Amino acid sequence: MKAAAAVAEILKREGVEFLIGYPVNAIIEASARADIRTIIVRQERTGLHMADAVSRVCSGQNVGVFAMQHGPGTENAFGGVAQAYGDSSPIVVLPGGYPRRLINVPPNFNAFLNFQRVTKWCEQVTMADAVPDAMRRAFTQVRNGRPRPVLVEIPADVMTEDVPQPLNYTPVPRARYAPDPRAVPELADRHGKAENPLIYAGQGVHYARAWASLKELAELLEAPVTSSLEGKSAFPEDHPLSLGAGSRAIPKAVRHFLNKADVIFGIGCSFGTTNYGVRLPRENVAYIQATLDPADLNKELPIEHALLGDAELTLRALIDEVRNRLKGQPRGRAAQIAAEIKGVRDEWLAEWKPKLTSNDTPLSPYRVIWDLMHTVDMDNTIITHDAGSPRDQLAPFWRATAPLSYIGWGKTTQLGYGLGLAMGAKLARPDKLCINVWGDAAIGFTGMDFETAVRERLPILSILFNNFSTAIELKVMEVATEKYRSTDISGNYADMAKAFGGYGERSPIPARSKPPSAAASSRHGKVAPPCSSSSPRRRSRRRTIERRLAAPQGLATFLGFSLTRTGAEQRRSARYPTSDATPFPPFRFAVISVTRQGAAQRRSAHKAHNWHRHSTEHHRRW
Ligand SMILES: Cc1ncc(C[n+]2csc(CCOP(=O)(O)OP(=O)(O)O)c2C)c(N)n1
Ligand SMILES: [Mg+2]
Repeated sequence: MKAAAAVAEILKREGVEFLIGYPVNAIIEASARADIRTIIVRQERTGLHMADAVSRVCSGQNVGVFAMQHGPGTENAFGGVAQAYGDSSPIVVLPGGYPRRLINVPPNFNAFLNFQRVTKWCEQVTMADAVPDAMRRAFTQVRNGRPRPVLVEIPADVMTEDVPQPLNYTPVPRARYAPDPRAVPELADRHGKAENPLIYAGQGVHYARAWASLKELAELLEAPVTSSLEGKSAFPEDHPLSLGAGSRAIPKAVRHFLNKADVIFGIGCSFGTTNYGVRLPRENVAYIQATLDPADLNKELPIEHALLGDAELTLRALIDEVRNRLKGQPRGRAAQIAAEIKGVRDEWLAEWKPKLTSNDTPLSPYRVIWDLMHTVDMDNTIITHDAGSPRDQLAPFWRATAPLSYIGWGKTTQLGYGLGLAMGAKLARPDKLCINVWGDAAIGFTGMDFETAVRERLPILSILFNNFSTAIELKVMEVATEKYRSTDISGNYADMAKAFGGYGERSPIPARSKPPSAAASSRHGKVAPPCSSSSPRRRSRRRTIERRLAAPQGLATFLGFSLTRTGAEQRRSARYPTSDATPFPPFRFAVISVTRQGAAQRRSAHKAHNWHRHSTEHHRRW
C-alpha cells in the first residue's frame, strides 16, 4: 500500500467522511478510491474554512480534513490555517511537500517550518513507514486538549513509497480531564457568597457539548448568562436569564449586568482581549476562569480562581457542590433578575425598533436581519456573520436558540471566512439551513467559491449587504475616500451567483410591510426570503427559493441587498458604477468555451514541448 493510500485508509478508520482539498495531492485520489467524498474548492482558504466548520458544528467529534499541494497550495493555505488557529478550531491539514532532496532547499516553501506558529502539532514525514505513527500523533492531538489545527506534511516522493502491511492503525482515544476536586467546593462557596454572579460562556461549552449542564448551573445559581462571540448559542438566548452575546456591538443587557457583577465565572473561555469581544470590567469584580488550556489562564484579566478541565466535567462537579449547599432551597432571585433583563432588553429593542423595522430605501441592514430572524426556523438554522459591519449588525440581534446554531468568530477576522463556514456547516449538517451574512468587501476574497457550493450541491443561503464600499473603514479613511474614493467597491453579486449556476436575487427595496407571524416561520430548515406577500410575482419568487432550498439536491441561493451608506460618501459612490465622470475605461470580459483536454491533446502538447526543447538544445549546440 502506497503512503497516500495508507493516509486515506487511516482517515476512513478515523471516521472522516469528506476530504476537502485542492490538487495536486495524491491523498485526494487515494481518498476517492477509499470512498471518502472528495470536495474540490476554488482556493485553499475556503476549503480550510469548510473543514473548520465541519469540526465546529460537530464539536470536534468529527474533524474537518484538508489536503493541498506543496509550494503554492501550501503557501496559499496559510490564511485558512491561521484563522482556525486564532479561533481554536481543530482541523487536520495534510499538505504535500517538495520531494525530500529539495524540501529544505530555499526558496521551496516548507510547511513544517512555516506552519509551526499556527498549529498545535506540526510534522514532516520523511519515510513512508512513519506515516501511521505521524497520523496517530496528529489525530491524538486534534481530538484531545485544546482544539487547534494539526498538520502532517508528506513529501511528494514519500506519497508513492510503500507502507508496510498490514496497516497498523486503530482510531485514537478521546480523553477528558476534570478540575482539581479540592478546588471545586471552595468555588461553589465563592459563587454562593456572590451578590451578583454572572456566567460568561466560551466555546469550550460547545466542544464539551455542555449546553444542558450550563443551563442547569445558571438556573441553580439564578445567574444571568452572557457568552463570547465564539460561545454564542451555548446558552439559549430566549431563556429568561440570557443577556445575549458579546462582540464589538453588544446587547445593552450585557453591559448592564457586566457592570454590576461582583463575581464573573468564565466557563470554557480564554477571556482573551480582542477587538471583537465585549470589554470585561476590571474594577470591583472577581474572576473565576474554567478552561482547558493553562496557557489561557491569567492572560489579560487577573484571575482569582482557576479550574482546569473539560467544560462538561467542570460544570457537573460544580453543580453537585452548589446543589448540596442549596439543599433544595434556591435563593429566589431568578424572577427579579429575569424581570430586570427583560426591562433592559425591551428598552434597548425599543431604541432599535425603528431601524429593525425600517421601510427606508435603500434598505437598512437591520431590517433584513429582523425579517430573516422572523422568517427562518431558528432552531434548524446555522448562521454566521463575516468581518466588517455585518458582524456588528447581526451578532447583537440574532437570538440563537439552539446549540451551535450560530458560528461566531473573531480572535482573528479574515474577510470572506463566512462563506466557507456556511458551506462546511451544510456539508456536516445537511438537515440545517446554513446562512452566511457578509458585505461586498468580504465577497471579494472568497466569492468564487459560491461556484463550489453550487457544484457540490450545498444549498446554502448567502446574504450580502451591498453598500458599494468598505463602509466600516469610512471613518478611518476619510482623506483617501475624499481624494481617491479608496473605500469604494462595486459589483452585482446576484448576477455573479446566477452566472455560477446558483439562484441569485438582488433586492433593492423592502417588500414586507410587517414581519411574518411566528407560525409562518416554523417550517423545518426552510427560509422564506424577506421579500414576500404583496405581489404575485414576489410570492412566486419566494416559493421558488423555498423549493430550491428544500430540495435534497438544492441550489445554493444568494440574496443581495443594496444598502445605504452614510452621508456624502453615499452620494458620491452611488455615482461610481454608472457615472460618466468615472476615470476608469469601460471593462470588457470575454469568455471563450474550450474543450477539455483529452489524453491525445495532452500527448501532443508534450510532443510540442519536447520538440521545442530538442530544437533549443539543437540550436544551442550550433
Ligand atoms: C483579510 C482581511 N483584510 C482586511 C480586513 C480589515 N477589514 C475589516 S472589515 C473591512 C471592510 C468590510 O467591508 P464590507 O465587507 O463591505 O462590510 P461593510 O462594513 O461595508 O458593511 C476591512 C477592510 C479584514 N478583516 N480581513
Ligand atoms: Mg460594504
